[in-house]
Amino acid sequence: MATEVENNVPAATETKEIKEDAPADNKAEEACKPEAAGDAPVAAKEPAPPKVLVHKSNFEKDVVYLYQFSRTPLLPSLSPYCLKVETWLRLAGLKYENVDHKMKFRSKKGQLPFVEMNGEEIADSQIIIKELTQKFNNDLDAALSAEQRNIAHATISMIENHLVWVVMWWRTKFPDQVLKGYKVNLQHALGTRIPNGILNFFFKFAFGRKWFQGAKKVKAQGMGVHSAEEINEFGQGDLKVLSDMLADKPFFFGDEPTNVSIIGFTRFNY
Ligand SMILES: N[C@@H](CCC(=O)N[C@@H](CS)C(=O)NCC(=O)O)C(=O)O
Repeated sequence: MATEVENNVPAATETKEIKEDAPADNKAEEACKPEAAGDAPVAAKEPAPPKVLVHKSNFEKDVVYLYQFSRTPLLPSLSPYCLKVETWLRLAGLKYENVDHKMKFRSKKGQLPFVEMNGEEIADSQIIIKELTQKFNNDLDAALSAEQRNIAHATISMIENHLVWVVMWWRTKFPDQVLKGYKVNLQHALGTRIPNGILNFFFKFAFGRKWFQGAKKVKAQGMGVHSAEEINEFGQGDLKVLSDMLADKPFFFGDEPTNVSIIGFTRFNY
């Protein structure tokens, strides 16, 4: 969906459609077909190649294929978790490609983002970053002291387990503002010719139900039981912590970005 983004993504990261891929399962079935009668004896048979379980079967070695939500003219991704992975990939300097799947796929865990690399899926932004950091020995936190790592850990937990629910509450409470504020172009995002007016109407209707589930989740988590004023205060408290930590430095721990900088950056976008 890179074409929707005006200036903020380098050409090398343009989203590629995966139409050229044959369904992975068909290929695997093909590879596992029993041999015809009269072929070599069983002992001489080559072992069947491992079943291909990824969408991108014609992958390039060590290229990371990123599956995320579509871009909007305003946001590089509709999800901060997806933007986190893409920002990390850019900072880590890894070769990656956004796969244009029109928001159709989800990971085996049922969410976005996920990546595929060398024929394997890795799901969940935190696990993706951890595994790729290990594989490419490219730790953005390498220069941090033990104490800074602890502060980073606590800060990330605050952002992803507390502040996130303040934002989720806002999204569930004001879905129309989300649609307008994020400038979602559904026609482009879903790859359809249906006019946006109609799509937006159905989107709001359908999302109303989904958001309703979201509101239930926000309540079940605990954030949703509070008043709007209280929730706003929780959010402001978290933002003040981040603002004080950042102070007048370019990044949280000095001149170089680390993992917590990425997570802070991606949350400030929403
Ligand atoms: N812990 C996950 C959270 C990812 C997540 O919550 N993704 C949401 C969107 S922000 C999702 O895919 N929800 C399912 C859906 O929208 O179909 C991560 O860090 O990747």
